[in-house]
Amino acid sequence: MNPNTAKNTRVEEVFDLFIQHMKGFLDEAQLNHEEYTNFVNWADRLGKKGEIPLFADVFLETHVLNAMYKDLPGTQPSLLGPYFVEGTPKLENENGEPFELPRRPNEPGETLYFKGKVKNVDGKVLPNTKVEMWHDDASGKYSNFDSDAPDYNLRGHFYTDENGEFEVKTITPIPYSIPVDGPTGEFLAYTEQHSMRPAHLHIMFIADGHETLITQVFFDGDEYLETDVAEGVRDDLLTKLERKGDYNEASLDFVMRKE
Ligand code: MBD
Ligand code: FE
Repeated sequence: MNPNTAKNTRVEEVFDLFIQHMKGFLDEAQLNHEEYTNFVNWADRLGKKGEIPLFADVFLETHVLNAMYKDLPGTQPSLLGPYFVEGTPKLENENGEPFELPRRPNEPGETLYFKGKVKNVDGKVLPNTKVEMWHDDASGKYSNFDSDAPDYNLRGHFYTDENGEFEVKTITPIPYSIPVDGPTGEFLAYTEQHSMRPAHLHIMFIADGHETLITQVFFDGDEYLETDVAEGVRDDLLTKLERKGDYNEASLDFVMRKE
């Protein structure tokens, strides 16, 4: 078939819907020409500042997740977000010691030991599952993006043991403010929303024969759980952060869906 005449019906369907709703939105909003120009200029700045992924992941991605996963069994996915990077270091551990996410000498923050157990929806434990983790530092920055830290700081991957379990040592993430100095921040100011996400660990699980699980872990009592600007919190992603002397401990079980 000639690829130029073959229709990609899914793209056509989605694009038609998009245009239809945009036109409906404009008919309802009754923008005047100045408002329209302001909107186009704002969208142009958003793109030029590289904030389209940020804006999309903060305001839109949660709706994609809801459409895909609401009411399915297994751990609820959460936002991938704009700060995932490929190529993180593979972490090794010795005789059952925790893995350690790379951190700077004297990395600020409270030590965190995070334990997890990975099963599937049939209750089978999943050994040798790839676990990819990343999170912000004690100044609320992600390495490889808005931070002075070396690339891959507080990022890494490792594999679950024969019981589907893992333990990782890192620092405790803190609530995160999305950048407010650009067009996304302008939008927040106009709509009178704060810019905060509750503290979270990003975590991705990859196991043969299973749907990749991209999710996040949140902590009970965080002041931004209810008002997360990106609406990423799901009930089964909450755990307790327990203070033990000079470190924190937390744990959560994860349930993967079969392919
Ligand atoms: C983040 O850290 C994040 O996880 C998401 C989803 C959006 C913006 C910043
Ligand atoms: Fe994040």
